[in-house]
Amino acid sequence: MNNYFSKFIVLFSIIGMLACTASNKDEKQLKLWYDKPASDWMTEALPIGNAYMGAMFFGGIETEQIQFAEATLWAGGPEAHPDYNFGVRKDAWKHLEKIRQLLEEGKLTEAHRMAERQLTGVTHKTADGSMFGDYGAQQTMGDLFVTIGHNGEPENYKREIDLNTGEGRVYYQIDGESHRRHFFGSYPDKVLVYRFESSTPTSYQLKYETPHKKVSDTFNQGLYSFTGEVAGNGMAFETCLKVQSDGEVAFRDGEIQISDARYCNVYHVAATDYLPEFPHYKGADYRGANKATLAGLEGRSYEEIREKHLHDYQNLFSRVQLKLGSSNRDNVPTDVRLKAYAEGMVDAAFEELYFQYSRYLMISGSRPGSMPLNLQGKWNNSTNPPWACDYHMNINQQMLYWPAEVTNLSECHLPLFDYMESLVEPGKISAKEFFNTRGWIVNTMNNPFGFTAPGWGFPWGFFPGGAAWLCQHAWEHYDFTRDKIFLEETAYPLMKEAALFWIDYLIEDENGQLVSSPSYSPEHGGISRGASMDHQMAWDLLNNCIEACNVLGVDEAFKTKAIAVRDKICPPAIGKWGQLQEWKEDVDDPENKHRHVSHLYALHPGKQITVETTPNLAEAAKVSLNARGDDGTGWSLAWKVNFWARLKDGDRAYRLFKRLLRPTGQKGTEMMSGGGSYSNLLCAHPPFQLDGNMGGCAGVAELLLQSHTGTIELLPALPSAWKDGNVKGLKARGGFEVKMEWKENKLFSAQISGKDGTTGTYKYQDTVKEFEIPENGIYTVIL
Ligand code: FUC
Repeated sequence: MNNYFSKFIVLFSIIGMLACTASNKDEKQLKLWYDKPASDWMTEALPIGNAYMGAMFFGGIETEQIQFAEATLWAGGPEAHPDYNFGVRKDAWKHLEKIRQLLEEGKLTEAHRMAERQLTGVTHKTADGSMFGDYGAQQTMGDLFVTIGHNGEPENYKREIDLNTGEGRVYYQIDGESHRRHFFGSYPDKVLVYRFESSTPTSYQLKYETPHKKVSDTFNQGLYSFTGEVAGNGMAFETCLKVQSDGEVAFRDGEIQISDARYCNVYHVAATDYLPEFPHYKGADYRGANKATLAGLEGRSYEEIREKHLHDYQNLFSRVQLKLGSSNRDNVPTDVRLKAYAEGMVDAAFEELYFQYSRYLMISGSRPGSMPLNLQGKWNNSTNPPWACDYHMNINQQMLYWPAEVTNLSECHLPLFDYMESLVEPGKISAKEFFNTRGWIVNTMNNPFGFTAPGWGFPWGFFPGGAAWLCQHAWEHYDFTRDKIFLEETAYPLMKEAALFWIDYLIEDENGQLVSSPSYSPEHGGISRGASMDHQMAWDLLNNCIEACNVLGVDEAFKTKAIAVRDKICPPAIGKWGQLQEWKEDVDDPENKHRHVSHLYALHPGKQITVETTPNLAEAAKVSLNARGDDGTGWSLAWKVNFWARLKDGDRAYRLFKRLLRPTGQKGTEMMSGGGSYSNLLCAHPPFQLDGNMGGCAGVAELLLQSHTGTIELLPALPSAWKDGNVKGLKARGGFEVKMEWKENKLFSAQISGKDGTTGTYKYQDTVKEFEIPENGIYTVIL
């Protein structure tokens, strides 16, 4: 450590301070930043991640707290109870006929009672008293506390996440000495990296705390290893901290103590013995995995490791650039900025920041080989988190991935398909035991141990349509990328198996139409012989299967059957007050404000209803949406942004988007029952759920570009507030990428790029034109 280095730190601090106070309107920082440490995990701490692990740092001055989770660490599953059976109630299907008969006779109460008893999943209480029994819950792995040996009042404090580099930072000065921390998650190196620097030799004490049972800990040549076990299921894990410093490093009293250090790098890895393999889900060589990860870091400097992270991260992040206007309050701390924005301050750069933050979270939380994002992404600090921090299939899991394709992060979508593949085997057992059908299903709540049965309460837990909805993602991944190998090897087998369930499950009603019986519009019944959402999902899945058969040139017989079933499904209907019916029966209550708006699935994310092809149904969807109102939980608001975008009402969508960016959970603002954003811009359901962030981001894209009808629609629902702007890198179905600029609310220029010779159609306002991508790969739109 030398003079040069300390000068560099001082210089950096000055630059940082200047950046805080500068009011250069055009400079785009893409930073969330704060002038004080976080005092609350959920609302203020800032997330980093390497897709396998998620961590939240607080930026405390005397003590830095870094809470972390590794996505496979779960309570519950086969090891938690000898009778764990993936939720399956054996032979439940034997009651199906009776329930259907009761429904046919209009005996809804009896049907509901019986369904509650027979068509629900089974869980068992566990000795550790976990709220979710052997269903389990995602687990925090613990916290790292780093105590820094300095005293005095900090000055020029700043805590931030820089979306351009995918790094968290903290800087401040004490007695004229600069202190700086640097945090990032590296996906290629599978490590979380924390660097502490100071312009004067400083001491640090690192302590790991965990709610889980300790099996052993060791310290050897700068490497701390802790092995532990989850109560109840004995899931084994190891987390290691490799410390590298110019100071002296020792291990005393259960703490890593570093003295006289100008820098200290901590490389943090973790793994568990979870294996995504039915039926045991156990047996990974987690210690071997950590050893290999650490060996990969051997002999490499901090700069080299950071370089690799930057290369990996920026390759994804920089694909999309967005400018929604010229107003910019980057020089204001994010919490203050959020409040001012909600009070009416125009701040286009803040909207861009919100959009790009979701992309940062997607890159940090979901990469090939990792578990998919869960309800909280990868950021959970509890052993008993809300809704088990699991995979919820009646909107949440799907919404988490809505921005993946359109915002050019297609590879981040892949963990979802791996997870879906892991659900097929247990999902087939659930289909057989509950409904005596072929195919695979999942219901509302899913864990990593093959729990594919309905939940243990009928009204919220019964949702066998989960697999159909997930399969839309597999199709869309193909449709955006046109990766035929993916379609053939991954998407189509998943889709076809899921379709078999519907082919067997739908029954003919008195009008000769196919209906879903029993069905339950998500969390919002009652029990019915035809929740519209089921019909729309089945339609969408069969429709996509038919297209897949055409593309692949396979399965004529299956295709013929799929066409026949699709065309006989009870279609969307308009009810007595002009609404889109939520059920086959015309019983919608115009006063109903429920957060789920499931019967509009056909409008978004489906494509059965569009303004152009089914204007009357689109109008009815509008009536329903108006009746439901503009309130809702975080994800509900985000879904409404997307609905209004599809209805081509940009201003209404924008109003909803602004509601998503209302401050909540801050001191001085009331905790609202409806959704909003915490100071750290994580979405408040409340509490924190990542789906709203992702749905909001997808909504912004949907306002600028749509392609679900097969036509590339340029600026289909541009809000009037976004008068001038540009976007680069959004993706359209068909394997296209789009660049646009608009001025005075009108498209000014656009380019569509893709593979030489590919053809397509684009639309802007009343102009519809066919195009062919020329040799240079870029087609310039003629206005
Ligand atoms: C669904 C929603 C709830 C919540 C939960 C995690 O069941 O109805 O609002 O988001 O998922």
